[in-house]
Amino acid sequence: MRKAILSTAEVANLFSVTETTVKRWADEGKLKCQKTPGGHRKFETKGVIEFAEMYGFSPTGTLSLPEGDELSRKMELAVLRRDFNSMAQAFAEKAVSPQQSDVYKFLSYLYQHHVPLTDIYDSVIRPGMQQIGDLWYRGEISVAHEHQAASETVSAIIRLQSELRMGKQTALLALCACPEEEQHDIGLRCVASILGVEGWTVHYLGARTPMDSIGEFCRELKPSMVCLSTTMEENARALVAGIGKLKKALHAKKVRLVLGGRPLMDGGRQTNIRENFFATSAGLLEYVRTEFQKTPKREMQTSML
Ligand code: B12
Repeated sequence: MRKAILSTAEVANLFSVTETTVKRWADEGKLKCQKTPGGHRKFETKGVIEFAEMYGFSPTGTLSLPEGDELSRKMELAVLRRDFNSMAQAFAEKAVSPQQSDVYKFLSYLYQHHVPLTDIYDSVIRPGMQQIGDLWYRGEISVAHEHQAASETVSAIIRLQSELRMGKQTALLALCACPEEEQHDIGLRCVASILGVEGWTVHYLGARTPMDSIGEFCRELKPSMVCLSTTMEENARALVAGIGKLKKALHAKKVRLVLGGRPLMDGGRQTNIRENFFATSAGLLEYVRTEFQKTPKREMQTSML
């Protein structure tokens, strides 16, 4: 196990300053350090976090993971280093742990320490859930563990929403659904969360929503955008095959259609998709910011999340 100790170069890298600046902070007593017998400065993660908070450097935060816990120290280091592999691994550990609400506390910790929300979704939860799928596949965890991890993650994403810094509410309305037989909706939850933060009103229809029903709801709701998510390859192919009718209905109303999910990570080659599709929540965020930025603002609406 690697110790939670940083070198002068690592601290410099964290705060985007030179090593000379870090040494000066240490010599002035602002940043606690220890010297090795060879005269090298070594910095404990805890001291670096305290320094960052005291002087307003990122990362900052008020939530602490339990003191002394090995995984917590590993996490503090991973957050400081923006080491997403370790964060995903820790997420997977938390998600299969029997301690309820561990996942929420962990996601909240990341957010409070300025890990961008899109990174939490694309680079922590997504690979973390993939690891959980692999553990189950290798028989290292049971189906019950996998189900618990999925449901804890959904709860955590919903709970986290209430503490996110929300952008100005807009008049934009999105409809989010997993079409037909698609039962995997964690990715869709991430997408809905990002849109909520961007000030959209989100109508979350969730898993297994028939395409016809999505079309009908669109006529009633007149959204600006429909987001569909598929995870199973066969569902993605079925979606593409049956999307014509929905597209026609949406086109008539000038509603944007955006697709996303696991089968689209290869850029849609497997499914030969020709729609707007994104493999990540960051991709969607960039798209909505570019496409909808000129829409006039309206009064507050209550988000459905
Ligand atoms: C959790 C999980 C489940 C949970 C789902 C719970 C839930 N509420 O979602 C449960 C236990 C219910 C489940 C069930 C099944 N599962 Co499952 N499951 C998984 C697992 C472990 C994680 C999926 C996940 O949540 N990922 C995390 C999210 C955040 O990632 P994401 O969906 O990719 O979303 C990201 C992006 O894609 C993007 N995005 C997603 N949607 C959208 C939409 C838009 C518009 C945009 C812009 C972006 C976007 O943003 C997100 C953030 O980065 C995967 C393993 C894996 N390798 O992925 C298997 C996996 C997906 N499941 C699989 C299977 C086979 C099944 C079952 C058939 C198993 C069974 N025998 O019963 C069933 C049936 C499901 C069905 N009919 O749909 C296979 C699918 C293989 C395939 N054919 O494609 C996988 C890959 C496991 C495996 N290796 O075999 N599963």
